[in-house]
Amino acid sequence: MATKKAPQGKAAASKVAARKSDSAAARKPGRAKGDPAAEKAAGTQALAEQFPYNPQKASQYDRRTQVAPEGAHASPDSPRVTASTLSEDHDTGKTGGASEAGADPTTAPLDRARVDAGGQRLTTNQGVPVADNQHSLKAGRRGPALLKDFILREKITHFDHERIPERIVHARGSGAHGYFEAYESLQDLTRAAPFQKKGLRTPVFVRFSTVAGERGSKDTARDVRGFAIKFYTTEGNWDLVGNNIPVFFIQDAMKFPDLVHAVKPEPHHGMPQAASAHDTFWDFVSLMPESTHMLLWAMSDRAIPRSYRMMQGFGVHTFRFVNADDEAVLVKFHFTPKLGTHSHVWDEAVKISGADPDYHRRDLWEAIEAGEYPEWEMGVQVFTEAQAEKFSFDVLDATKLVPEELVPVRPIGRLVLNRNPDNFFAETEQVAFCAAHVIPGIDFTNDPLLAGRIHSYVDTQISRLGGPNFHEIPINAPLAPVHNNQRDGMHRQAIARGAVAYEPNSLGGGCPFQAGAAGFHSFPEPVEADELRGSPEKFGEHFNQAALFYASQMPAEQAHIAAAFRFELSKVRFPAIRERVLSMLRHVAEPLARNVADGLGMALPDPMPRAIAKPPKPEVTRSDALSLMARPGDGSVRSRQVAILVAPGVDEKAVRAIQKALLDEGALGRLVGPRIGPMGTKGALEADASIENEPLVLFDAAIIPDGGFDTFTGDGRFAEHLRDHYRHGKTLWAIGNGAEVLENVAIPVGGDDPGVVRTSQASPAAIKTFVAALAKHRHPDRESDPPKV
Ligand code: HDE
Repeated sequence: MATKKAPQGKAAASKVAARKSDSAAARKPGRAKGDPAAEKAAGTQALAEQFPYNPQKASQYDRRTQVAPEGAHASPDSPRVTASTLSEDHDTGKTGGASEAGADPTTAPLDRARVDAGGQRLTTNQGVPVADNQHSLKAGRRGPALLKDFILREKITHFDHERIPERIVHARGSGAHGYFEAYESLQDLTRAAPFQKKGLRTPVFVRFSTVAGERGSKDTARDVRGFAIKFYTTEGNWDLVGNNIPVFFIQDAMKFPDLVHAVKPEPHHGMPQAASAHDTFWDFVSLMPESTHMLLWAMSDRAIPRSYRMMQGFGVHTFRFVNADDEAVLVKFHFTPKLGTHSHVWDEAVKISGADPDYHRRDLWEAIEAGEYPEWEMGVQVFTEAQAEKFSFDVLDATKLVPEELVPVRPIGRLVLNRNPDNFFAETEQVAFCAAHVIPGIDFTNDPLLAGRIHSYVDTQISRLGGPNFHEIPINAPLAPVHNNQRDGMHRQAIARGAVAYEPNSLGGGCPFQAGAAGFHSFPEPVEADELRGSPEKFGEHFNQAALFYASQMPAEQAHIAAAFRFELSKVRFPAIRERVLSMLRHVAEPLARNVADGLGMALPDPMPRAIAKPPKPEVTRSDALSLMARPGDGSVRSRQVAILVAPGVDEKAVRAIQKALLDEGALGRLVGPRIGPMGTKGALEADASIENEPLVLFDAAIIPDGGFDTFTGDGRFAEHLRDHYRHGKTLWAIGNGAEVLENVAIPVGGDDPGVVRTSQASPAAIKTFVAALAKHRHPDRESDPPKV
């Protein structure tokens, strides 16, 4: 019988040894030398022998155990011991060589997955070169297409499945790569990897988004903006999935589906897109008075940012920092843009959404391409449980912030975005943020909104990204190696070696072993309570911080808030809902409630009854930090876009000098004419944009040079756009007879408005005056309600 034949050579000996029980070789390790199977068996036995019993067990039942001990583990003598197969070192070109101990190439930098087709021939997905990418396979030139055309079928089938479900919320977004750099070590507060050393840089991917709109919706909708950061740390991925507003509408995850159903397009007719100005939203929130504070933020200019680069970011919930001695403090995360916080005005946001629905996406992309890297300072508010207990509000309530007067923000580092993604789908669309992704040194609190989020994010990716292995998609994979006993599932990338996929084990040397105190262990918050559904009493105070926010706004900001409520509520069809909102606003500020009521032609109703009879008194009633004006930025005009109007008769030399002076300041001067192309005057004055394809609303300022009077007054579009520019509070500079162009459309020139600059020529001093006015971003003092111009 074949089995009784003497084995031939090394390979045959291995086969026999592998087929037989491994025990003989394992028992006599000395005889294993040179025999791969025997070596593997002996090595495995040697590993297993190091685990005579499970040393974990005692500690698992010991009340004194606070953090699990590190798992018992031993390393194999050779990588072969934990391999799946003896043939591992046969290199076919596809397989590569034998694996290295502990290797995990699925977590290496993204260049392992980046593909470049430059100079390459076209292939199928199986790598087969394609001869003809123009025609289907047919029987004859005019004949029927053939079913065996696997090339056409592969191409069409793949195309059929190009779309994946969009995010339930935050569907519309834009992302970029960059890094976080620590200013100093925070070891005293946290063992979180990014904060361990001054100057340490941690790679990040950041995605900004709107919330309510669908994937193709406009960027400048009135909405909260998502500000989600994935830190690829040495201890795994930490996702800080925050917003540009520090509070939220609701206090408990149980209400999130209701909130989202209320704000999304109404289910019967699918309208309105990316807007909260409709019945169902206001019906819901006016029955949920805890949303009042957030509504004030959402109706403020915060919800119509000028740029992703010019808005703050917040972690919203109270988190915990935990240091290496397992001492914890409470923490709130802040991000402040270097360029300052700047916003649109509503009419401008509406017009931009038509002129360029990708306004924020383009702005982010172009700034990074131009080397104007967006930057934020990361800060933390750190406080103790004892401090928190004394606050008039509950720090577990996501509808409340911690005023900076109570706990100042401590700067801890900078977040810089310096690289655009290579591929929108592979990176920005497939990135999966998750509020549950924390690392050692960061922990949760019992905020009931956060608890729901800890569940939701992984769950949603399973259907959005098609299975449980979305963490292996290159943009989601951590840089820290991943080793565990999870296996299989849709689209598995990692090729796990060996027979061991369980723990405890001795056959794999106990590996991967639990990390014990070196690993993530939850802060041991004591809990002893009855199971119930309910909120703490402080959660029942709903208006103090809404009033604080409103009182802390500048007059122009207050006017914008009132106008936003008027606009939104005027879109609500049922007076009972409008009335309910007014009854909420009476708890915020009487002038606000009156302004909104007047704007709706309604009488003021009684204030809504409070949820708790004796609300706690707030510590502060004004906090300057809550105004957008509190953060003007670094005072530069970097990355601002200026329209220089051009037309026949405009002097090229003057225009070029302005353009150069602006560029020296980091601002971009674009030439906007009645049409694109040469202006037909002597010289090479050529418009790179037209009043039609890039209307002035897309620019931060406009310059009306001397010499174009006939065009600028004869073409009604210039009049309309200049008037808008003025109304939106933007800077205008009239040179020479440019002033008459403005006067022609009733824009006051020569008054005391620093945002309307008038000079006879474009001298260096004049340019300086203009740049100073532009650096103010906006000139709200000229605003009136309703606008005069
Ligand atoms: Fe989210 N949220 N959320 N959220 N959220 C999602 O996750 C959810 C909440 C935030 O750019 C979803 O991958 C629940 C607060 C951002 O990809 C989903 C609750 C804050 C993003 C989800 C909240 C956020 C999301 C949809 C209440 C600010 C976009 C797709 C308990 C602190 C991330 C996805 C990106 C996305 C659930 C409330 C921020 C469905 C259940 C509060 C920035 O999982």
